[in-house]
Amino acid sequence: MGNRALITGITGQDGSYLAEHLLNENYEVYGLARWTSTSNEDRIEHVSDNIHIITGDLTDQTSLDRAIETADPDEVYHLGALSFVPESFTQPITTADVTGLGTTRMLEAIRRYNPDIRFYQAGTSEMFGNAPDERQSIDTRFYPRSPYGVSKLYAYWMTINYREAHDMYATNGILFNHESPRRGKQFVTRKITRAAARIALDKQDELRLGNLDAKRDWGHARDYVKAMHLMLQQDDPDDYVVGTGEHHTVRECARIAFDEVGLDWQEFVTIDEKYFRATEVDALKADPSRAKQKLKWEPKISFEEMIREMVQKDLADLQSNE
Ligand code: NDP
Ligand code: GDR
Repeated sequence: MGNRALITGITGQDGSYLAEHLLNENYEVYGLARWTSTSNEDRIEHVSDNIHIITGDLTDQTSLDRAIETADPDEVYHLGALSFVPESFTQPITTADVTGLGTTRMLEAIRRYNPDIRFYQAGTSEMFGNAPDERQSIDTRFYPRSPYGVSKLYAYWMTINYREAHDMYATNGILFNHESPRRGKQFVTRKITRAAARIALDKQDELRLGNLDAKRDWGHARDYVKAMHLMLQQDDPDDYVVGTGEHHTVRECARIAFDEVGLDWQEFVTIDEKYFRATEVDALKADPSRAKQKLKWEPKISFEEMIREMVQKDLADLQSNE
């Protein structure tokens, strides 16, 4: 197998960890990044000398064609998306364009240039949404509850269609929530760990949250990018559910984060209606048995370890900025 990879969404949380992982595996790494007026490359600054950035946008077919020709990759990891669920209700059309059609544009660019390129699609547990099964596997019925989830479901089926219609090695990873110190500040885990650190340092006095009862199967991004890579190393393309098989509430996340700084979360958290969603996903829990069996993949970092690591990194960053 060749070792040139193109990552869309390289400036995001997963893109940065995947770039590190592929560099360790001796890949030549290319990344597609949007042009922005201020830098969006904080997460990849430390590897910037070892990767090639190609500017482009998932809404612009020409730029994707050019990225594929320039990188001439063996593997494409398609991670670029508008990934913040609440924002997808505010921008449903852009979400469909970037997250849904952006995937088709990338598949088309590959099909026309070299259909032997292996393709990874960043699918999500949000496609299960209101799931009928307590644990969600590849056989669970989809019922997305946001424009984001609906757009990802479209991208999921386009990936399968290109596999079947054009005989391409196109694979869906259906990943459950995964977090890290590099998680965007609006996502609930990072919002909580950062607030716990700021409150401990007297930089903030309360934390406003929405639904504390929501349950998610939260793993660590560092573990999950390894599953993405493994999916493209199999003999045949397939679709895989990746998660820990355990879930926790937002409330538990707050308890652990505040405990890490020696505080009681209940003294600082207030409920704000603004953070409730028009249509919520109440509970998600993965059945990752196929990934465990076929990819020999196992998550290594526990939920509690991860939340504590995130709090410590937020504390260190806040202290070094003083
Ligand atoms: P992030 O939001 O951190 O990263 C998203 C990336 O997409 C960023 O690099 C962003 O660029 C890029 N992007 C957004 N719009 C465009 C565009 N129009 N053209 C080109 N690039 C664009 O997400 P994560 O790293 O957390 O997730 C990676 C992928 O996995 C996403 O597709 C997400 O939906 C999916 N996913 C994530 C899960 C998670 O829990 N993290 C779980 C399941 C799926 P910029 O930096 O310029 O904004
Ligand atoms: P999610 O992640 O929607 O699961 O999507 P997020 O961290 O935003 O929300 C998780 C749960 O926490 C509840 N919640 C809050 N969420 C946010 N952001 N802010 C709050 O103040 C708050 N209070 C409670 C939410 O209602 C929700 O139930 C993430 C993204 O990375 C997607 O791109 C990815 O596909 C899925 O994970 C799997």
